[in-house]
Amino acid sequence: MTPTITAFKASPDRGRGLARDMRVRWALEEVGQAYDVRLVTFEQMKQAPHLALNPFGQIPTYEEGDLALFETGAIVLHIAERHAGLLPADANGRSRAIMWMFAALSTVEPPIVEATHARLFEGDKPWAAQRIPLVEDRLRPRLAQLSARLGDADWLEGDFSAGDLMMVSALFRLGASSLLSEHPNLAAYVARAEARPAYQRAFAAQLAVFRAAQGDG
Ligand code: GTB
Repeated sequence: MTPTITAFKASPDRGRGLARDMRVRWALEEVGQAYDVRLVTFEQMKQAPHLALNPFGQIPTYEEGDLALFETGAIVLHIAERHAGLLPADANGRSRAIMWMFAALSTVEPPIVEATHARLFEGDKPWAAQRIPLVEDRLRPRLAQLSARLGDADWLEGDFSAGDLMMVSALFRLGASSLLSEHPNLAAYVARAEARPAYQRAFAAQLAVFRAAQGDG
């Protein structure tokens, strides 16, 4: 059965892959599962039909037959559990890959979101000059710790897994920021993931939404 995901009809990032449907598209591409996309406006996301899928009124959602999911961690784990390619075959390896998914979502992504929001959305506030160094100093140790663990390995635990997919999806938000380039192995890790054909297809698909909207306009 072909799943349907939701994505922004008009993504504020102009198709640069920052909206979280990107990680779901990427997971689906990695496992070779075709999918449909239903584009929603910000207004539609807050209305009853979408709230029935995601009570927080956010994208992405995932529908497959009787199953409706929200939260990218749950969606990517669902995809990884039902298809080969994103979780190791052995039980301990699977647990370690899932551990890295949680680490990405609950330990690494929050300080990244805080730091990027401080610059993007609060950069013009009178207190920004004090806040930005504070939030960036909270993020630096996390990146240093991750960099130390990755070392010169290609991926976090053996082969590429859903753990890497989620971790790179969090790091990706830093863009070309010096916070990432302070750790050449992390910058190379992100570049290695972005070079994967599945990532490229997912990126092109969400960029095509923005380009089509431009054409419409
Ligand atoms: N924890 C949830 C998950 O992982 O699924 C978070 C989902 C989420 O944050 N969704 C955002 C959303 O729907 C879109 S991705 N926001 C609308 C709302 O809350 O009303 C976050 C995002 C949006 C836009 C950019 N951008 O344009 O740069 C980057 C990231």
